[in-house]
Amino acid sequence: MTLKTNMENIIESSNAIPSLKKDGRLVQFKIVYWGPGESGKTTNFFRLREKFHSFKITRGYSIETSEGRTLWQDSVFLSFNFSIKENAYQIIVQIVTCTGQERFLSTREYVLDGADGIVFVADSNPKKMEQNKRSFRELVNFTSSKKIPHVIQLNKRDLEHAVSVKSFKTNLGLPKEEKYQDGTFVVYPAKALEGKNVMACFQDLMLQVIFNYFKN
Ligand SMILES: Nc1nc2c(ncn2[C@@H]2O[C@H](COP(=O)(O)OP(=O)(O)OP(=O)(O)O)[C@@H](O)[C@H]2O)c(=O)[nH]1
Ligand SMILES: [Mg+2]
Repeated sequence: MTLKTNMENIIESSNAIPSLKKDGRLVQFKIVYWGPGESGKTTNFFRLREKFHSFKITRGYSIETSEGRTLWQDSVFLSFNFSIKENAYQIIVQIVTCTGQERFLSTREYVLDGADGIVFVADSNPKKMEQNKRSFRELVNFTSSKKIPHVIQLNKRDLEHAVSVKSFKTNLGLPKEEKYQDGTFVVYPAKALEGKNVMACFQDLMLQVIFNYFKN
């Protein structure tokens, strides 16, 4: 296995944060994309990085195997200005993806550390249902004591024999309703390859994360 790691990008990324101008209040959030192998976490990451091109404060990096599987993580930092109750904030958001490869459990746990919000990316391929369930259980085990805001994305809706949303919910033990009381969807059907619902999923999670942070 060979590594396609661009060290220049990583060095640039890690140097960028301390040089930031810290006027006003600075808040930093970490959003983690989690899910089974090849469900589309890195594809979500690429679509977001394209959409938020002008908000990037680091170029971002992907550490992957020569087969395009995430070996360690993808990561990029974005910066937004945000006002709440007449106070201005600068919000730095780190978007990170885990590797879904089963054998790299310890790296996943490390990447998840300090997460303020999680997007669980599941695969619509019916053959991947067991992997979806295993990955979801693993995530619940890691986060059960912490109450971290999260959204569930059912990706690859374009697949011809895609599993139904209803059957997916039953398998994962999710509520049957379409939405929670706060208006967020129980499951976000997505086609990450075309970017469909990638932003909606991320934005709804960010609203929850921001609300969670400012509610106290
Ligand atoms: N048909 C279809 N394929 C998709 C979609 N999103 C991603 N893929 C494909 O699924 C494969 C895996 O995508 P990745 O984004 O690398 O998956 P990952 O979850 O990052 O995989 P690991 O890092 O190995 O865990 C690639 O061939 C993608 O092109 C989608 O919406 N529809
Ligand atoms: Mg990946």
